[in-house]
Amino acid sequence: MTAPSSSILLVGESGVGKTHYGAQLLRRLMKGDDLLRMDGAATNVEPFETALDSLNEGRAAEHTPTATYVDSVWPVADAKGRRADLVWPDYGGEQIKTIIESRRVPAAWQTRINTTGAWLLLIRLQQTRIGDDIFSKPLRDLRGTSMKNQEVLPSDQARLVELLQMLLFAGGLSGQTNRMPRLGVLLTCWDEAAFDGTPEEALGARLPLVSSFVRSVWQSPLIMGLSALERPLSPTARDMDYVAQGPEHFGYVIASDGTRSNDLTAPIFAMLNTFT
Ligand SMILES: Nc1nc2c(ncn2[C@@H]2O[C@H](COP(=O)(O)OP(=O)(O)OP(=O)(O)O)[C@@H](O)[C@H]2O)c(=O)[nH]1
Ligand SMILES: [Mg+2]
Repeated sequence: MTAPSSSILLVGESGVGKTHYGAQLLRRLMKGDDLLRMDGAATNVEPFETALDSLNEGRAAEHTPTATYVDSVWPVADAKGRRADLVWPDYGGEQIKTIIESRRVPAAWQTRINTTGAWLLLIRLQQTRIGDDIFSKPLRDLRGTSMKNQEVLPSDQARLVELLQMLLFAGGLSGQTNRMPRLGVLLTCWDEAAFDGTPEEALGARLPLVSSFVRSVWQSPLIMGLSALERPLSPTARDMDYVAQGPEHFGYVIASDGTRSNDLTAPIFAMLNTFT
């Protein structure tokens, strides 16, 4: 019997940490100590292998070229022997930016939206700009200032909500509460955030609009924190401590209830239908 294919629509703009998470996840799956382990031969692992080589040298990997889109297929199994083929992509995050800015969903992305039962949105909180509003910039401060020639950009919160709405619309899911894909929000680079509360609280505090939207559309979205690397790495200078201990000893996940674990496969385990 062949394993069911479990494709996850991984959605993340450039620089959120898709490639580093993919590489660390692949390593953990191969090591086999976590909730999920590799159970067969993985295909198309080249983009992650390059990143793994950099991490082995204690360096951060390169940005993924914009046009790249590679689906890597990883046969995974859990402790009870349940199996699934996890389709894990790596791509240049500008593709997401282009979708938002052009308000067009390319055909390849349309197919991905239609064929995935779980969406995992990666957000790096430190990378999001918080726009001024009436509280941070009261109207009286605007008196006398000229608004001419000022470029008006939508806030990052509005862009993320727009993106989710576009995905829902493209999938014919707007208002279809019974056919909703599972939604996971992974707050990446958690080590940078220095936030004590739960990931849900962090999302609510930093991106309240996104948090409200997600909770109003999905009944039980999974909101977790992730630090794939556990500390910042430079693409040039080597972190010799990283090399000595080995990258597999770094990285952690913050579960929805705020507890920390070293199991980087936990968010995927929770997202895959097959295992729940
Ligand atoms: N501090 C910290 N930095 C991280 C972590 N994960 C990734 N980074 C850094 O974040 C940057 C972006 O990570 P990538 O994995 O390349 O991001 P990406 O989403 O693949 O970006 P594109 O390839 O441009 O789409 C890199 O400089 C990494 O070193 C983490 O867990 N903690
Ligand atoms: Mg990348």
